Amino acid sequence: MRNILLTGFEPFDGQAINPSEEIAREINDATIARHKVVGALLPCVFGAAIKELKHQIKLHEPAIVICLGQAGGRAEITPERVAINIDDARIPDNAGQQPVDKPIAKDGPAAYFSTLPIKAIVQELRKHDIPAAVSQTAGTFVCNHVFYGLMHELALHRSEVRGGFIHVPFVPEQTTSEKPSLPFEKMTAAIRWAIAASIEYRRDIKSGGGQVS
Ligand code: PCA
Repeated sequence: MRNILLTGFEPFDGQAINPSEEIAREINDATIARHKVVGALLPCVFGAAIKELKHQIKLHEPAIVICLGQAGGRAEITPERVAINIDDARIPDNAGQQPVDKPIAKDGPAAYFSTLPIKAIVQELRKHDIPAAVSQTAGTFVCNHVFYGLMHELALHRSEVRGGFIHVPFVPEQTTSEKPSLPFEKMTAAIRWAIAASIEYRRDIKSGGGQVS
C-alpha cells in the first residue's frame, strides 16, 4: 500500500489552534482508495518547515504529498494553483524571522504549478456541498514557502511523486461572526474527498468557474 503524506501547520500569529494541524491528525492512519494516510506536523518557521517536510518525505516515500495550511478569512477550501519563489512576511514566523523579498531557492524557477488535480478536487467538494475554489496565490508567508520547497524537491529529486497545497478556512471557534469559517467535521470530510480525488485523477479535468472570484 502506498503512502499519502498529509501535513498540517502548528498555530501561528497568536492563535490557539490551527485547523490544518487538527485535520492532519484526524486523518492520520486512515486508508483511502488503498492508500495509507500519514499525517505530520510542520513548524510555522521559514527554513525549518521545509527541512521537516523533506525529512517526512524521506521517511514515508509517499506517492502523493498534500500540505495543508490555514487561510483565515477565506470562506472556501482552496487548492492552490501556484507556488512562487519568494518569502515576504507581513508578520514574524514562530521563530521571530520576518524575511522580506527573499528568494526561497537562489537558482530555482520563479514558480511551480501544483501537480494535484486542483479542478477535480474543487468539483468533487462542490458535489458534496462543501464550498471550494481554486486559489491563484498561496501568499508569500510560510505556506507558500513550504509549497515551493515541496515542488522544488519533487522536481529535482522525485519527479514521479505528485504534490500540492490546500488552504483551509478558520473553524468557528477562531472567528467573530462576520468572519467566514467552516466546521471541523466538514473540513475533515473535504480533505478526505480531496485525497480520494488526487488518487483518482492523475491528470486534472478541464473545467471553468472553479476560481475564487
Ligand atoms: N498558514 C500560514 C502559515 C501557516 C498556516 O497555517 C500561511 O498561509 O502562510
